[in-house]
Amino acid sequence: MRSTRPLPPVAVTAVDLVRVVMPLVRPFTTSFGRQTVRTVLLVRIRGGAADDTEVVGWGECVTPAAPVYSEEFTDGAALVLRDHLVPALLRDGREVGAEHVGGRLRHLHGHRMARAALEVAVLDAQLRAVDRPLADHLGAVRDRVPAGVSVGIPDGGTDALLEQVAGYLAEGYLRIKVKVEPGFDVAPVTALRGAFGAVALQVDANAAYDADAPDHLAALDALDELGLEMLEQPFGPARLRDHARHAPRWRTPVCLDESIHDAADAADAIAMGACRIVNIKLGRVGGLVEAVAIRDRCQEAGVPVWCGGMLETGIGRAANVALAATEGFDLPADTSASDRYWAEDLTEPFHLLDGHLAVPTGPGIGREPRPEALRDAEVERLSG
Ligand code: SMG
Ligand code: MG
Repeated sequence: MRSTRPLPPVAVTAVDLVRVVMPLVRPFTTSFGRQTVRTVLLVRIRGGAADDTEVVGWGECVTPAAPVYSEEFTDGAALVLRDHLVPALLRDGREVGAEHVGGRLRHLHGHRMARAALEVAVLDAQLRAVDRPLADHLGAVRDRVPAGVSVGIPDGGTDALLEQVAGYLAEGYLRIKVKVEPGFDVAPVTALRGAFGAVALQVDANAAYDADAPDHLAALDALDELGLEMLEQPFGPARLRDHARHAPRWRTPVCLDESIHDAADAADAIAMGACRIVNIKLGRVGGLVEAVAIRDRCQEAGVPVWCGGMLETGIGRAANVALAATEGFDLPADTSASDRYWAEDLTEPFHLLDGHLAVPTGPGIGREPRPEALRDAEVERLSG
């Protein structure tokens, strides 16, 4: 991370897992399924600052309930946090800093979303202890970030999609991302172009296409004619060679999401010609340290990056917005306003102002759960 001022560690007294069930304002359907509620898993770190005052830090684990986006899922994340990640973090002493999440957990594989939640919670506590905002710590270069919106495959088909997109454009979102899958792709996206003209439009397939199926390739070739900003993750996460095989034929840049787990993956994908844009999600890549490393590697290669989203509450969104405020994150992010997801966010809400979200200015991530939102939450104490 860019910060030149080292952060004192926090003396951890407890790590809690807090589960909160949050209904979405509308179902969110992608090529891998339909979600109507999020079971949000939060990591809460409690500890003492250098001057012995109490500090609390929060991180959001972005796993879906089932292993549909990647191998990770919420119950698995809770188990690995409880039985492996938290014990490893505290094994060599209770004085902990965010950098220890990389070091003390190095021998454990995978579970990046769980790891990221722990890293952000520790960092949030450390930053609150010294009264410093996360965006400052990361070297933010803007105080608001351009917001896009990701639109699921609607129950009502193309008509419903047109209506939803019209609503989001009226609210001021700066670009529209539409979920596609074989059978719901060329026709709805052509209809969007027809209805909304030159609006910034992109599609995300969440790995739903088969790189050897002629009908799938014909649909992707037709999408390429529609002047899209990017085509996100058409093929499987492990299929870099498939992306590299087809991407050169398209004018539309391929953006990789599920395929990129760390900076080395990004370097490989770029070297192979598998992508020309990278979606960075701090959960998918194991935290902010790796997210920034990927950004740096992409910048060296002249590859644009942007900040993705995983239907976060205000806790996860606050960290995303701070990351999206740093150098290089110039494309609109999947960081939409709270009311795009929730009737009532877990935290003070994020609002859309002139197509942007304001970067939090409070200490740490700058957001915390409202006490009444946590009142009925299920809490599992892990230590302390
Ligand atoms: O947070 O607004 C959001 C959702 C953005 O489309 C979005 N995320 O593949 O990029 C993606 C999807 C994964 C969401 S599944 C929880
Ligand atoms: Mg995606």
